[in-house]
Amino acid sequence: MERTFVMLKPGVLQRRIAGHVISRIEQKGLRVIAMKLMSIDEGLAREHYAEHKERDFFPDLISYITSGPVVTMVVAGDGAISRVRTLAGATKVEDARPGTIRGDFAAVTRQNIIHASDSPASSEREVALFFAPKEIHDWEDPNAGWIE
Ligand code: 3AN
Repeated sequence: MERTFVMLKPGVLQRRIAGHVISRIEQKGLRVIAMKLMSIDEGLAREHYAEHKERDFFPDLISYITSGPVVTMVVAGDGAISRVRTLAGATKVEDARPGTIRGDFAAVTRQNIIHASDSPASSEREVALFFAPKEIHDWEDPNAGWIE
């Protein structure tokens, strides 16, 4: 069973669309096994996005992600990493197709609504960065055979 780290960026709460975005993940049959509202400080933001530290958009990305509370989650399911990436849609808003979270809700690439781990290694690193093991509550669904 795969796990992936998901973050709804500050604009999601500001626009009151958190429920819509979380619904898409649930409707796909994935399981939310950890979730919290939190503010990210600059150090955590820099660590999370370390791979982008040389990019010209990095300072803007850090200031955006620390500008208000975010919703962080651990989402589980078979193929959860690629399934959530598919739900999220393309990074660049001009490429994000209608029906995806970014395609439907994001207008600015730097503020593209959602972060989702892009590989098992990223997922492991990011889950550990944002969640203590005791904050993750795995649960079983007796109907799993129908949806996973
Ligand atoms: P993704 O979030 O789809 O995995 P990454 O890891 O390439 O994409 O980028 C991380 C974040 O950096 C994006 N979610 C977006 O907020 C921002 N970003 C990526 N590319 C650009 C860009 N060309 N211009 C502005 N912001 C960008």
